[in-house]
Amino acid sequence: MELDVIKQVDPQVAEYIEKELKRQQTTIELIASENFTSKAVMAACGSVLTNKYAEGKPYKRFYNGCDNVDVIEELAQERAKKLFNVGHANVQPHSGAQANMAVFLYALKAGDTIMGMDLSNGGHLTHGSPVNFSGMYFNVVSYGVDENGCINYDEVAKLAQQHKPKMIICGASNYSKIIDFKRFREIADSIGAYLMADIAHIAGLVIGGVHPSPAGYAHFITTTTHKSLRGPRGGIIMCEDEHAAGIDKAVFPGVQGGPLEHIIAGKAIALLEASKPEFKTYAEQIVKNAKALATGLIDEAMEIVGGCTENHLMTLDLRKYNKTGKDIANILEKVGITANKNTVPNDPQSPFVTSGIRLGTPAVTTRGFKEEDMNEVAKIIASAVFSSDNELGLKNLKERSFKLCLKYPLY
Ligand code: DSN
Repeated sequence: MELDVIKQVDPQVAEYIEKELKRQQTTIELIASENFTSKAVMAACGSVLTNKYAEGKPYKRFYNGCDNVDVIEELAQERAKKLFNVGHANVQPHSGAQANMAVFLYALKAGDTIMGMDLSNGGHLTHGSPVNFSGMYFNVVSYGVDENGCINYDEVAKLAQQHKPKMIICGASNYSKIIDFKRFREIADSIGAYLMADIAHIAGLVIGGVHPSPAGYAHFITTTTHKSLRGPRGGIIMCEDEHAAGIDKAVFPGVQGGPLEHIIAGKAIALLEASKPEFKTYAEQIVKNAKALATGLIDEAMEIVGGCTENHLMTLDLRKYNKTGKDIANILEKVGITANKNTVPNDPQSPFVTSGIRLGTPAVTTRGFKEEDMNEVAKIIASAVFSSDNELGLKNLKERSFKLCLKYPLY
């Protein structure tokens, strides 16, 4: 229906939206940060709310005509507060990066020391990478993972004592183990630092009760809404009441202008969906599927960073086979599997090449994949890695991927 409307105005854009729909329907999505949001969320994001300017907060706006968006934004805030058990939620950040930027603006001054996980060990750009604002305006101390792919909390505590950061950041983009928020808070308290938990990847797992919550431990919690939470693309910041006014000011007018009320409506709907019992089952299945995929890959003689997963993702370590992440990501695309190249700890390759492939299960779990399907996916991946120069073999693997997609229709 919407596509017909677009077709009449702009057939070129319509053609590629249609092709993208087909791509999503016919390939196995293993990018750990992607998901398939509901039609209701997408409808809200494509609604008349896109027409409205609403700078400010609900009921305290700089523009008139905000009665309806006030209620919608308040609904999103209240749902986020209840689901994550926090005192305050700002649902306006356009992305996770902007959520993090706003927390930095509120809690830090340029030149302050921050401590976060190193990007090549699984951290995020905004946790202190030198090519990001966080690495340009702050003095960065990074922690990594040990040979088992785990955070060494004693090492983090030692670094904290040594460098006395003003803020410690926990949370990651590529970490397959449970994060000990309590321990992080103890470390932060030992030096009087703020603790920021960036739960962009695991927000859905936290809501579903399959990962501990940072609530009560972190001074600031940031998240995206489109990963395991399965909402529209966007961000949220949560904190206790004492920081609420400062955080709100840091978002607007600090780092953003007008909020995207159509996206905020999508966030409200996604948060309502996440409050249902089915979402808990979904979160549990994400983890079961990830464990099944890891086991399946290990059974096929593949190596996983840290040897197992405790959440929704894992990284294939390709060093043993003399393959690069870049090559294997392209091979996987040929067989109908989408994943991204990723560095492994102490990667000898550059971030553009890498020795790893990150694999995640939130999106396929939304489609309905179960453990036995993940086992088949593991076999397809292993065969693709080991027979990457056999065109006929790759064609057969693509057919097997397609069969799985047909078993679980999307949209
Ligand atoms: N780009 C996201 C991811 O893939 O994890 C992080 O922002």
